[in-house]
Amino acid sequence: KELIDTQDFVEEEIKSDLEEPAKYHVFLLNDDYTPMDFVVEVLRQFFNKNEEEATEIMLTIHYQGKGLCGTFTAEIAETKVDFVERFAYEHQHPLKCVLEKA
Ligand code: TYC
Repeated sequence: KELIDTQDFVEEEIKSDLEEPAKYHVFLLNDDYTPMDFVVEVLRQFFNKNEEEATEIMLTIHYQGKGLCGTFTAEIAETKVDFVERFAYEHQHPLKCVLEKA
């Protein structure tokens, strides 16, 4: 009854290996307390942005409420969120980082 058809199983495995993994957008959120320089530093350190890109994203967040920092597979996106929030917490800033399925 519970026998798996080997051919079907192999085909399913090949198909799932060929599929692109789901991607997640990582956003930083605005708040009234985190210094602008700190946000720019986060974007440079954790999202590999240069000074100009980091400043542009920080200002987008400041004026529009949130800004896209990067798009990653689930594990990397979750790690970014954890690292950024830990870094902000250690520096006593309320900076929030969230992910959203792309
Ligand atoms: N709004 C903050 C300020 O005026 C700056 C800021 C930008 C904070 C982006 C968070 O994700 C953020 N100091």
